[in-house]
Formats: sequence, C-alpha cells, structure tokens
Amino acid sequence: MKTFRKDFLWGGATAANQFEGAWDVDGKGASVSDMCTNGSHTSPKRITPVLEEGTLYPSHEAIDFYHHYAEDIALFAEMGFKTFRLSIAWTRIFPTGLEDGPNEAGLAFYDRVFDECKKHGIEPLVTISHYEMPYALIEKYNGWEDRICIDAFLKYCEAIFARYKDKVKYWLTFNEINSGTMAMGSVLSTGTIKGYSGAAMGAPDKPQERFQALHHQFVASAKAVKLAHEKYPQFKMGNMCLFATMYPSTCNPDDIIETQKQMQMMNWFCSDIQVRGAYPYYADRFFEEKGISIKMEDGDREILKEGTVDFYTFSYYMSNCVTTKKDAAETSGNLMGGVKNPYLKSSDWGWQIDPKGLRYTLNEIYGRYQIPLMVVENGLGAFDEKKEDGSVDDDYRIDYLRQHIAQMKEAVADGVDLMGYTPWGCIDLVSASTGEMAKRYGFIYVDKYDDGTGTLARSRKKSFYWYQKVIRTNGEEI
Ligand code: BGP
Repeated sequence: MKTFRKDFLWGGATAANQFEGAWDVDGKGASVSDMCTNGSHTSPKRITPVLEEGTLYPSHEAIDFYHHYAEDIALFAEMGFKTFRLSIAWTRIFPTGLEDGPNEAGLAFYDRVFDECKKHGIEPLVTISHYEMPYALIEKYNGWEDRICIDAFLKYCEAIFARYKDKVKYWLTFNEINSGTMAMGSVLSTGTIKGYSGAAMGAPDKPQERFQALHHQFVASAKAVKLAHEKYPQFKMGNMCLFATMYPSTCNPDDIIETQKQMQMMNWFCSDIQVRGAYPYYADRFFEEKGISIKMEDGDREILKEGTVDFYTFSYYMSNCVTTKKDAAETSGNLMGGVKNPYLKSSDWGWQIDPKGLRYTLNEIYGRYQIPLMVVENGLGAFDEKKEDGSVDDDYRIDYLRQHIAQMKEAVADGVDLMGYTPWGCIDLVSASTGEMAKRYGFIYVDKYDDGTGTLARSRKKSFYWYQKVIRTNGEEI
C-alpha cells in the first residue's frame, strides 16, 4: 500500500497580513486587510475606508513576524519543517500597486526571510496574493473589477520572480480564489467594495462586479503562470482553492441537484479554469440566470489555456450540508456556512469537524484533475490556556490534526498523489474572518491578546512536540 512520499512537504502556513505586523514600516503601503478592525465570532470585524483614531487594527502589529522572523523560522526548523507557506505582502513591494518600480526595502525583507529558511533547509511556498490587495487599487479602481489590476499584478510578479528566482521554487497565485464566487469574498478577495464601510463580511452583494473581477484574476493568474513557465522553468506554479466540501442533507433528488450546483460554482468553477484552462460548460447557465455578463478581451481565452497550473492546492477545515428545505439549522465556516450535519461535531466557532471529508475531498479533486495535490491549510481554531511556563496542553488540536493526517494517509493509499501538508497558523496569528487573536491555531503560542496587549513572547505548545514526531517519522507515528 502506498504511503507518504519520501520528499513529502511537511510544514505550516501563514499569511503576511495575519502575522507580519510592521504594516507601514520600510515604505509599506496599506492593504485591504490593514483597513479591517478586530471583531469576534459574535460581532463582525469592520472595514473602514479611513483609519479611525483609537480603533484597533489587528494586522498593524499582528505577531510582529517582521522583527521575529529569525526566531520563528528557527522554531519551525526545530519541528522539522520541510516547507513554510507564507505570502508576500504586495504592498511591501508596490505600496499602492501603481509605482513604476518595486520598493527595495520590501524586497530586502523577503530576502532575509528566504535566506533564513535556506539556512534551515526549509523550502518556501509563496502565496503571491493572500487577501492583501493594495487598498489604493480599491479606492481608485474598485479593485479587481478594473482590468488595470492585471498589469499591476504582473508588474509585481515580474519583480518578485526576478528577485527570488534562486530562492523560491513553489508559488501559488491567489489564496482561495473561489472566495470571490461568494458574496463574502468581495472585501478581502475581489476588492469590489469602493467606498464601502461596514461589516467586512457583509458588503453588498454585486455578483456582476465580483465575477468580472474574478475573470481578471483568472487572466492575471494565467499570465503569471505563463511568465514563470517561459522564463523560470524551475518554478512550480499552483492554484489555491477554499474547498468547502458539501454533502446533500438527504437523498431527496432536489438536495442532490442543489448540492451539485453549489459544488460546481463554489468549488470547481475556479479550479476548472485554472487547471483545465477554460470556463466550464455549467457556468453559462449560472451567468444567464444571475444576469451576469463577463467582458473578455481578445486573447483572454488563449491566455487561460496557456497558463494552467502545475499542482493543485486547497484549504480544508470542514464540510457542510446542502438542502432545498427552507428551515434547516445552519452552521458557520470560513466565508461560507451551510446546513448542519447531525453526524459531526463543531469547533468553538461553529465549524464542523470532518476528517473523513478530507479523504473524500482528496479523492474527488484527484479524480477530476490527476495533478499533484497539496493541503495548504487545515487546523483547529480554539481557545488555548497558557500555563505559567508558557506551555499549552492542546490535546484537542493534536486530536483534530491526527485525525486529518490519518485520512490523508488513507487518500494516499487510495492512490492520490499528495505532495505535502501545511496546517494553518503554525504559529498563533490573527484570524482572517474575525480579526481575533483568541482563535488560535498554532503549535507555537504567541503572547498577544485581542485588546492588542501582550509581550509577543513565543512558547511551545504540546502539539509542537507531537508535530515534530509526526514529521520525523514521515507520518508513520501520529
Ligand atoms: C482561510 C484563510 C486564512 C485563514 C484560515 C482560517 O480561509 O485563507 O487566511 O485565516 O481560513 O480562518 P480564520 O482565521 O478565520 O479562523
């Protein structure tokens, strides 16, 4: 029976806006996430077009990886990381997205980070855009709705590809690109929120703008992949999809059809384009029914064909159910919820825990595309209690991860080609959906709290030592 590859990429995942801090240091500009206040599971974080005096913006300091990167990467190395997923903050390189040339101080920071990784034998896995669009592009152009963003993005890609060509091999174009298919994706993902102020996950739904914006992201992603393939053949280029696995609530054919429809537009639509290189057949009817018409330019369809990705990556936290019944009990999730599954338990934030769903999902994706896969986010956001000596007994986290790794093993035995696994928030960081610090994912505890206080001291949780063993035994001992 097949087991994890010898060169399996064990590691952890982060995003610049959620952990770097130093939001305006060394010439960095404001990204969309820098304009988001903190919130909680019950009170939503807000986006404010102008920074408010006396309001806390959690990305501004976050956990200050900017000044702690050497210490943090050493801790990752101590766990045995083979890879480290991080994003480059676009606004460190092009503060407004519109400058002619890159900001040298921003480029120099990631040189330091990648050199530190290399020192420890850790391969960086870089997300080019992880909910970090320059806010100036939103103010001026309504984000990705304007085609100008394609050029701005390409200029950014050219700069980072040229600079890091000998330091980075694995790249992902857009984090959770399919979040743009959901209304909640407009703030962080498509940026189609010009002038909007209010609950970050509650921006008005403008599907025409969102899907036009998505089209521009597809073209930008394909152009970046093509550029890499032509100029930097050593690069491996991936997509990144928020995989929200859905099951029909019942065997009522109405539920089955509804599930299939939602799976198509939420989970498959973007990756069908990024992996297969063309808009899928089922999109036409969806667009017609929603009154969406995508404006394309000559050459767009060709570029989508020419810029398909080498490997498929996704985040997986939970599964949801789908029904056509009106009064079904609801559940939460990252950017989207669904209907409760009576067979599953939920996290403190209401995300349904479904390890077997990961095996199912890996098989579904691999069956559709047959290219190497990587799980680049997975994990349990939980309240942790730190003891005097800095340690945390996070058996619940170990339990969650253990069960998911066991199911990845099953999928590999099923024949799925799995390249690696980077659990989310390998070090505690700011939550994307709520802006909280209290929702912790890490193997490493960071002394930082929701009111902005904390010493930023790092300490090892119980899961740190557990994950170290998992990596040392290449997943044999979980
Ligand atoms: C994904 C995002 C991440 C991350 C994760 C956990 O959707 O790509 O940025 O934050 O979800 O979500 P949260 O931080 O809201 O718990």
